[in-house]
Amino acid sequence: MYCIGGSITGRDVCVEICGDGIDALNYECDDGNLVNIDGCSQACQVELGFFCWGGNFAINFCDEICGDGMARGLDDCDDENFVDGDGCDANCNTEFGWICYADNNYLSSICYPITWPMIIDYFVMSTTTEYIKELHI
Ligand SMILES: [Ca+2]
Ligand SMILES: [Ca+2]
Ligand SMILES: [Ca+2]
Repeated sequence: MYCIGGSITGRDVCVEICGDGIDALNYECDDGNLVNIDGCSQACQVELGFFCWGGNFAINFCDEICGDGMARGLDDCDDENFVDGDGCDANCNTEFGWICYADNNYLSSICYPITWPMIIDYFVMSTTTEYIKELHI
């Protein structure tokens, strides 16, 4: 935001700048950058699937809405529920042993359990024994 003019009798005229990190309430948000898909767009509008707080002549902070079924990219995943144990936990983090993806960032995540690769630990062969010991990581 910058202000010009002004005198003893007249007020300054102030202009809000989008992207300077000062939300002077003319825009929906100002997160201090002109980057999209981080919650506050380059046009200083709150993006779909995000929420922002702060502002009021200070910077806005934005985060992705977890559980809305849109995997917008800030959270690991979003499978449109708050259920643990299905690959994407209640806080939209990918659970251990799962992989989640979405076809695009307006859709919900689809999660699959990872099939661990089999690593051969050692191979034993003798006249009486023959087996492979598997090591799972
Ligand atoms: Ca931004
Ligand atoms: Ca989301
Ligand atoms: Ca879930």
